[in-house]
Order: sequence, then C-alpha cells, then structure tokens
Amino acid sequence: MIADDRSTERDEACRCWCPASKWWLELESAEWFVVWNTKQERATAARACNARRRKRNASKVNCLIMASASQSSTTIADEIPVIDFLNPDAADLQKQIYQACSTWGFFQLINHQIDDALITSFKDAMGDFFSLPYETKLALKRDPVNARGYFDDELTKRRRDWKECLDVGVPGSRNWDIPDGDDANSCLDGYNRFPSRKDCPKFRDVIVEYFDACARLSDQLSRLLSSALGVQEGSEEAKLLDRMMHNHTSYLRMNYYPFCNVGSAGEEKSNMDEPPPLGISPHRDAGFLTVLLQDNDCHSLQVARYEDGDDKDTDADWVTVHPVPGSLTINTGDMAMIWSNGQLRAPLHRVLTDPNKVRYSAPFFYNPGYDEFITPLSADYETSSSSSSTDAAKYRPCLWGYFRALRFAGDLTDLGVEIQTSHYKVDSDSNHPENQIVLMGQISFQEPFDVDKYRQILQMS
Ligand SMILES: O=C(O)CCC(=O)C(=O)O
Repeated sequence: MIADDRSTERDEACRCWCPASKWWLELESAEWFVVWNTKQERATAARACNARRRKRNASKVNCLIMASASQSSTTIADEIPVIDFLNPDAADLQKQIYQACSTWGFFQLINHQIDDALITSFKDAMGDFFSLPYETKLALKRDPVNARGYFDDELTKRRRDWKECLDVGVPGSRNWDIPDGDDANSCLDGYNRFPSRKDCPKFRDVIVEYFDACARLSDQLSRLLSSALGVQEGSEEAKLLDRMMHNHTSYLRMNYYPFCNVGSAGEEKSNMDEPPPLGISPHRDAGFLTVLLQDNDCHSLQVARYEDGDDKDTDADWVTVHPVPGSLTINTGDMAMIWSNGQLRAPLHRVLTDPNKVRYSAPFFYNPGYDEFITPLSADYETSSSSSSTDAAKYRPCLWGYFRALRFAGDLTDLGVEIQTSHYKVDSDSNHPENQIVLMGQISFQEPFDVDKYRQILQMS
C-alpha cells in the first residue's frame, strides 16, 4: 500500500486517481479509503468511507491510501487458473485448459518444459537489446513496408503505448540460416531486423531457440484445446492445427516498459487531472494463442473480468495477472474465438505503467498461415444465427492474412475503427468479409504488406 499525498490538500469533492485500477473515485468527503481493483471492492471501499465520514461528521480528507500496480495485495489474481502441464491425467488437463480459456481466456502454465536456463538467457538477451543506444535501436525501426523490427510508437486502439518493442517473426523461408533480408525470407509481415552480433553477440541464437520452443508449446496447447472441443485427431477439422504447425506466421514481441512519471498529455509530472498513460491500451490478441513471459518484479498486466455473459468493453473490472514464479501466462486470441465458434474467449487485457519500475515482457503470438480462412468448427451457415442450434455458425470465415494486415496497419497509423472479430459475426453488416476477398486478389502473402499502397482498400471497411 502507498499513501498518495497528491490528494491530501483536497477538502471536498475529492477525486482520486488509482494507478492500479485506472479508476477515478469521486467521494464527497472522506477520512480515508482504500482503492481495490474490482468494481465490487471499490464500491465496498466507498461505502466504508462514507459510513466513517458520517459517523465522525468529518468534512476533511486527511489521507488516501491506494494500492499500486506492483504492490497491490488486494487483487483476485488467484482466481486466474494455474495449470500444471505435467498433470498425468490428460483428460483433466484438457478440461482445465478449456475451462480457463472459455472463462478468463487466460491461465498460468507451470511445468511448461521450456528450460529455465533458456528463459534466463532470453531475459538477458532482451535486457542487452533494450540497453543499446537509442540510435542503434532506431536503425532497426519497422516501417510501413516491414512490420518487423524495433519501434516505440505503437498505437493500440488508436492510442500511443508507453513502451519500446522488438518484433521477430518466423522467416518467410522458415529457415533461420538464410540471411534475414534475402528475398526468400520476405512475407506479409516483412523480414527480421536483428541487432548485429557486434552489438548483441548471443542475441540471435537465443531468440531463435526460445522462438522455436514457444512454437512447439503453442502447438501442444492448441491440440489440447482442440481435443477438449471434441475435434477428432486426423479429422478435417483437426487439419488447421496440422497445417499451422508448418505454416504458422507467429512472431515474438519483446516489450520494454520504461517507468513512467508523466501524465498522458506528456507533462513532466503526473497531476491529478491527467491519469498516467497505459503501457498498452485494452486490446485482444489477434492470433490463435499467446505464450507470454512476464516480469517477476513488476506486475502490471491486467485482464478484464466480466459479469456472466457480458463482454462489453466499457464496464470491465480489471484483475492483475501476478505471474506465478516459473510460469508462462497463456491466453487465447481472436482466431481461436472464431474457430471455436465463440466457445473460447479472446480476453481484453491491458498493461499499466509503473512510476518506479521498468518492466520487460515477451508475448509469442501463435498465428495461422496467412492464406488460412478461419471458420467456426462444425459451421452450419444454413441455420440462422438466432437459432438455438449449438452448431449455428456465429462467425463468417476470416482470412488471417487480411486480419493481420489490418491490425498491423492500425498499429502504425490511425485508420479509424480497428478490425475486430465482431465484424465477422454473421449478423454484422461490416464489409470486411467481402473486402478480404478483394484484398486477397491484389496482394501476395509472400511480399511485405505495404500499408500506404493499400490504404484505400483498408479504409473501405
Ligand atoms: O506485457 C504484457 O504483459 C502483455 C503484452 C501484450 O499484451 C502485448 O504485447 O500485446
């Protein structure tokens, strides 16, 4: 807990910013209060505070106590499932993973079989990279014709994030030994930009080894999910996963969040009127699933928790995902949600900034082949969406290469409303499903996607 003296001078109409929950509390008057992370807990804190004020007939605010992003002891992170990958009961393991992904969309995986020593080397490599001089990193900057490389200007949901990143993806040739810039390596996402061996001697080898380990783990997790959904091995429906193992277009993002002591308008110091910026604004991951390595020292990833059946983005409670030591955090993405016909959740999540601590994290995004149309399992387009049939398809087929291109374009430049799975709902009037066919006829997935060249089509949707 930390006392926040920014608020102590305020007598009345107290408004308090809680960095843990990104939430303003309006209280007419209070002697003290504690801000918790969930809506219910905030309401309880507010009630307790008002009762105390009435009892003491107090009109002054003396002290505010708040939970900070990294120190809060009040979150309900324990409820985010922790799953043991070495569970000898395969059916139970499938069931746990399915339950986690269909409720939270998140879980923490222990005994994941990625070697501790590899993870330590990977973390060291990340640290080495982000400590390079800014100009050296900037020389690797991504651009409108190459989604891979370094950047510090990402937009999430049209807001700039407070972080630096390096994206490395599977090479177009699928062969890490072919030079990065070789034509054989070009693909929709561009080509890799590694730091030189002189600047970061072990970086490339460690990243490639960690990348391959994450790809293997993602394949195993996808198959467990698929079995839990009742997909028979060898069936037509299982083939997406067989193909994905060989044609996945995954990338590994290395994130560095500097500590943050400015307001979102960029002033030198935060002030009461400007909440601090977010490390990453609320978003859902676009691909199939994500294997996330978190920072053990700075806990600021939060996942939205909804009331049953409610997935409106506006009214979420935020729950901090405190990493269990040695675990990897797993979440399902938009493509898993479409493929499972909505049974698996693509959870909304965000990252807070911390005024005192830097943070490192690394999501590995396991993504389908670019030319893959993701279609709901057992899709029945004959049955109307309002039918109670469980087989009625809720989504129209989604071309991953198109979805990915639009997300990349939106990360880089403000194109208006960001593409979402809701645009593929059978009752949506969005023209993305038609537009994807137009774009497919015009681009090659073997060539880097050019945001400026296709701006017109991108803005048609
Ligand atoms: O930093 C984290 O923990 C999550 C990162 C994330 O959500 C992203 O990079 O999309």
